[in-house]
Amino acid sequence: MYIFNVFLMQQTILIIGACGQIGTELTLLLREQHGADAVIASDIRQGNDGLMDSGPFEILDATDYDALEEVVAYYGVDTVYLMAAMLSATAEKFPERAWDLNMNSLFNVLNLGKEKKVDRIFWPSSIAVFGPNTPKTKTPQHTIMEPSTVYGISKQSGERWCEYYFEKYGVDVRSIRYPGLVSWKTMPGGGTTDYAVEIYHEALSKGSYDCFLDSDTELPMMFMEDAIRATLTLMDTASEHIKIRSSYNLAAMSFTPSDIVKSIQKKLPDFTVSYTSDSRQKIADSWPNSIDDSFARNDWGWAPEYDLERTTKEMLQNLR
Ligand code: AKB
Repeated sequence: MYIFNVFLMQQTILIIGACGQIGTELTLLLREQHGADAVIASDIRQGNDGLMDSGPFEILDATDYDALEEVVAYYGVDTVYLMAAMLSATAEKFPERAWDLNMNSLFNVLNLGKEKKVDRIFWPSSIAVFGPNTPKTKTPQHTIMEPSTVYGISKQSGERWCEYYFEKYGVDVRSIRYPGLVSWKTMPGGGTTDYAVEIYHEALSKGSYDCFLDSDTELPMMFMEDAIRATLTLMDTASEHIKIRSSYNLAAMSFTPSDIVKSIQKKLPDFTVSYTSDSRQKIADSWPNSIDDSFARNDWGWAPEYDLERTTKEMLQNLR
């Protein structure tokens, strides 16, 4: 099945939220593929040296439509990756700010698409769109959602708006429901799945970790390299193969804190862990244990490459 098109060859790309956990790695890889000058990084703050030194950068508030429009016109941007968002745990502390950022940044980018100022948009959704009434195991693409967090509500609403803009205005918007992401280049911030990154850092720096989730809390997770590959594959797939314009379920592995501890202990036998769950436990309990991603597999050939053991190997090797 030939599912890719030549669109990717001529792109000028804007990454909004380029200094975050996904944005940093996405920017660096897109710059390798398209050339540094074809990929404009932007955020409300500067990023790490690797990102800042690798190509053009603009300070940009994604909730400011005029500023966004100006950057798009100045660089001749045709493709936007909107990675800026307030994640689940922080959003519970600042519900209105989270709603403002997560929704208005999306409206701004979708409206650029509606006005034909950009051709293609990527917007990340999350497993947070699911809630306590959702089937927990192998959660289907289409099912009861009813998210119970501000972040989840904003992502579910965002999905509906993406589909609406596609159906009504022909906006070419594509999206993935990311699971928790494990990466070593940039720390996550404000999420419920952040423990799965912190634990590797502290295993190496302290030899111990106090986990904010209970030992048996199973969540869908993914190594960053898989997540970036999925994102770029979806964006390079010819439009007629994208059957879902809300957001695709995506899966790689599911594990508990206790599984990750055992996996680290195979490499660092003296590593110890304690468990002190906090308000993030309730959020984690409302999310699925595992995800059915057969639509992504069938429509655009998705297949993960990293399991927990391979993830642990990569994390410890690179953080060392
Ligand atoms: C979070 O924990 O909030 C995020 C997510 C699952 O979307 N990592």
